[in-house]
Amino acid sequence: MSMIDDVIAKVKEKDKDQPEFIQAVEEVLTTLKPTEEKHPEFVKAKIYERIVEPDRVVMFRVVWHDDKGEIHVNRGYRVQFNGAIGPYKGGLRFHPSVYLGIIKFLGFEQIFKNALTTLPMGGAKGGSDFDPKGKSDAEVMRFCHAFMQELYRHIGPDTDVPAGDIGVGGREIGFLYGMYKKIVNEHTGVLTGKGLEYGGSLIRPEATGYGLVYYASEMLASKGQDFSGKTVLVSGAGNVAQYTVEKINQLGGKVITLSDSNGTIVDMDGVKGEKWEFLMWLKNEKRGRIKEYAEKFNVPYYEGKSVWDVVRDEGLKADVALPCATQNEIHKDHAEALVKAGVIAVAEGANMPSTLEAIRVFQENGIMFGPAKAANAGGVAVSGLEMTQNSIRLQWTREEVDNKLREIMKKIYQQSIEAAEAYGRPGDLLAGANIAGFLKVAKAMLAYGVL
Ligand code: NDP
Ligand code: 2IT
Repeated sequence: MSMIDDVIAKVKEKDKDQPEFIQAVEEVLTTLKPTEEKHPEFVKAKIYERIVEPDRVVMFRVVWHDDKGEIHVNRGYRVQFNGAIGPYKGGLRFHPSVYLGIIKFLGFEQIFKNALTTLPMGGAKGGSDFDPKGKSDAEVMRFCHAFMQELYRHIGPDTDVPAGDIGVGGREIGFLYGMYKKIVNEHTGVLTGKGLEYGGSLIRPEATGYGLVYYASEMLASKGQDFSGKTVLVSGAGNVAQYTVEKINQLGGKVITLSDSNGTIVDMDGVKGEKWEFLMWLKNEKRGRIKEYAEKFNVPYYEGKSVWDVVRDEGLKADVALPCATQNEIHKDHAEALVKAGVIAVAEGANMPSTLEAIRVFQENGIMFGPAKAANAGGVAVSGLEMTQNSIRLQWTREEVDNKLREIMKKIYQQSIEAAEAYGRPGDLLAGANIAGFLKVAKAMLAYGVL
C-alpha cells in the first residue's frame, strides 16, 4: 500500500461520519501519487497527513427570533482548513443539509482552488444548517446578525475573509457586514461579495459563472472549438448558473436546461433575452421556483428530476455540460447518459457535482473534464481582487476586473496542463489542478517547519 493509500484509509476511519469529506480527500490524494515519488521531502515531513487535518474548526450556536417571536436555534461553522499561503478565504453556505462533513469537504477543496488562482489565499469554508427558503427579509437579517455576533471574533481582513455560497448572496453579505462593522467599529475588507456602495468589486456577482465559461472556452480551444453554436446543459438556477447562462449567450451558445431543488425545465430555444431577464427576476427578486419559468414560457417541466435525470430519461442531445447546482448531482448513470448525449466537455461550476464514478466514466470515454477547483475558481479569484481593492482603497472598472479574471482563468488552465504533463498525466485536468495547487501549499508548509 502506498503512503497516500494509507492516509486515505486513516481519513476513512477517523472521519467515517463525513462521506463528502472522504470523497474530496480521495479525489485529491489519489491524483497526488506522482508527487509522492518526486518529493520525498513532502513524505518525510508528513505533509500529506497534515493537509487533511484542518488548522482549526469553530462550531457555535446561533439563536434568533422569527417574525412571530418564536425562538430558533441553528448551528454555525467555520473551518479554517489551511492558512499556509495567505489569510483563510472561502464562502459561507446556508442550507439545511449543512453539517461538519459538508463544510470540511468544501474547505479542503478551497485550499487547492485558492492556490491555483495565483493569489495569496488560504482555504476555509463556513455556514449553517439555517434554511433561508420561505423566510422573510427580517428573519434572514436577524439570523445573519446573530451568526456574525459569534463569527466576528474568528475573522479579520488579514485572518479570515468569508464570502457567499449556496443560500448566501448580496442580501446576506450586507447583513453580515453591517453587524461586523457595528461590533468591531472598523470598515475593512473582512467579507467579499459586498455591495458596490460599501467596498464591493464590480464583476464579483458574475465572476464564478463568467470564469467557468472562460475556463471551458480554454478546454474547447484545445480542440480548435468554441461556444458559438454549441448546445449547453446547465443545472441550478442560482448565482453561478445565472451568469454562466449570460456569458454563453454572449458567446453565441444556447443553454437548454435549468433546475432548482424541485425540478428541471427544458427550453430548446435557449434561455436568452427576456427569458434570461425573467430568470434573474424570478430567482433574485421574487425568490420563486423554476417551475414558474415553464409556466410563463410554456416549456416542459420535470417535477422532482435533476437536469441529469432528464438527459438520461428523455435522451437530450448536447455538446457541453456545466453542472452549477450542488455536490454529487451527477452519478455514474448520468455520466453514461452524457456520453450518449454526445457531450464533449464537462466543466464543474458547482463544488464536487460529479461523483468519483462519474468522473471515471468521463475520463474513460474521452470527455474533457474540468474539475471544480479549477473551473469555478473565478468567484474566489475576484474575491481576492476585491480584497486588493479594499487594501488600496480604490475601485477598479468592470473592464479591468473582467480582464484580470480572464487572465487568471487562462493561467489556471495553463498551470493544470503543465503540472499534468510534468507529473506524467498529460491532458488530465483533474490531476493537473490538484498537483499544481498542492505543490504551492506543500512548499509553503515545508518552509515553516514542523507546525
Ligand atoms: P445559489 O444559492 O445562488 O443557487 C444554488 C442553486 O442550486 C439553486 O438553484 C438551488 O435550488 C440549487 N440547489 C442547491 N442545493 C441543492 C440541492 N441539494 N439539490 C438540488 N438543487 C440544489 O448558490 P450558488 O449558485 O452560489 O452555488 C451553486 C454551486 O456553485 C454550489 O456548489 C457552490 O458551492 C458553487 N460555487 C459558488 C460560488 C459563488 O461564488 N457563489 C463559487 C464557486 C462555487 P433551490 O433554490 O431550490 O435550493
Ligand atoms: O466555492 C467558492 O469558491 C465560493 N463559494 C467563493 C468563495 C469566495 O471567497 O469568494
